[in-house]
Amino acid sequence: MPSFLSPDAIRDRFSRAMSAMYQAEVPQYGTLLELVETVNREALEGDPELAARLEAHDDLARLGVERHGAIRVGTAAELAGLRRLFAVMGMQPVGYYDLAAAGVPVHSTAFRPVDDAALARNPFRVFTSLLRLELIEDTQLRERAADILASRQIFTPEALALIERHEAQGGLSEEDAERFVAAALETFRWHREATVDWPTYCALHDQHRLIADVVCFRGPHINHLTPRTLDIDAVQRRMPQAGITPKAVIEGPPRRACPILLRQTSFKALEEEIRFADLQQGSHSARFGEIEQRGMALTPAGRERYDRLLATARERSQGLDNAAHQQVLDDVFTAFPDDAAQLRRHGLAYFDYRLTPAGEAVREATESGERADLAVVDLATVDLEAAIARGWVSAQPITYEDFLPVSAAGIFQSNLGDARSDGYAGHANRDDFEQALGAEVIDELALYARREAASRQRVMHALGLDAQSTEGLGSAASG
Ligand code: OOG
Ligand code: NI
Repeated sequence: MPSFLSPDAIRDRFSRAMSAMYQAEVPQYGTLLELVETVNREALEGDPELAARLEAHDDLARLGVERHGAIRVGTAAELAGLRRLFAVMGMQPVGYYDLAAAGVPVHSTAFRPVDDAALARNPFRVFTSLLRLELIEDTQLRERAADILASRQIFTPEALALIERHEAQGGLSEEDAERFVAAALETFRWHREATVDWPTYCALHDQHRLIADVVCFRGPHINHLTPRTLDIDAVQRRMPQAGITPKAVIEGPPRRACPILLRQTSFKALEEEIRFADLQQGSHSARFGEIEQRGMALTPAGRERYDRLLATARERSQGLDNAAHQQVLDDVFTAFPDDAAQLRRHGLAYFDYRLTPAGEAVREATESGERADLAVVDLATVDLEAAIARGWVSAQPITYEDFLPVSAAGIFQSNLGDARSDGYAGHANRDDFEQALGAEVIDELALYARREAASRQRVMHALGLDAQSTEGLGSAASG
């Protein structure tokens, strides 16, 4: 039995290699990382409780590790190839995002680790978009784009061979994993030379800047990486002082006592020198830097309310600067409870339930049959809320690990200049996307729901409060 390096370890190495490559290629991204580090340090110094909480969750050491990156591909074969490549690193396609409605001709998923241990080790994920060529109206141009894409191979022979080896053996040795990381990285590298001539680039660019970005290069260059910040408002405010131009507004919900979902902002993509196939010199802008701050995952009911309030706020904040935009969000989101217990009782967010030390004592008493000290409590009538009220169970919000289509569209759009922002007629087509991917995407909400349900079942069982054990109690009492 050969010994394999774990997919989590491979992902960790890959994300670090990607970060090193991106910092070397995009110096301004290094500046953003320094700013984020400074702001995070100040946030920790100013809030020792936060520091202690992060330390307790082993989060301090990983604070500087990037949380996500993004790429865009042009064909079904490329998307399916990426699914196989990311599988080597324990990353599965989670979620379906339709961006056409917001005027961006792509649909997307996020390749990410799924289970808690893997997320804790390194949560690195890649937001991956597939260009929807069918949305190009000009038939001739559409066919030309498809031809160009059909003739490129975005994976190196070595990467392909190692993906196959991983699939055949069920893993990669340390040495193969090392080679895999280096080979896989090649797919995401920037190319200063376009594969097409200047007139072709211009024709595609005129259709949509994004189409030119996907079609005219050898592969899907990583277009941004995203570290985690502890204070996104401070980073947004301080970017200009560091010589970085931020996008106009922070995407997502407002700042809150109980942070929800995901807040993001980025700096504007840089203009970079490109040499075209006809030796014409020109420029192209694609690469930027982003930051994120994550909060709790919302249930379908919570998400529905978020989407509704966000739509209202966006209507009112057209054209406003970030400070004013945040003020509108604050006002509108007063309608969304900002208290953990309320969020839980109203079923708006997902929670992870654990036994407290007091709960552990009850569990031990239950197991050893010494429930005398609990005689005053009719356990059969104690439900989860009562167990929380008695201090036996703690409820910890589950962190949102996914993306938000409206925010993603905002990030795209901030880098697309004045490209069209009215929606495309073609509506969301998840089936087409999954067909191209060669697999179904995992439903992100089901992941959170399952985790919450499992944790609830665990504590209720430990306390002898689930259906099975109450039945046992009942018969023991009557016997
Ligand atoms: C992806 C933009 C979306 C996010 O974090 O929502 C995104 C792209 O520009 O390719 O990265
Ligand atoms: Ni992003």
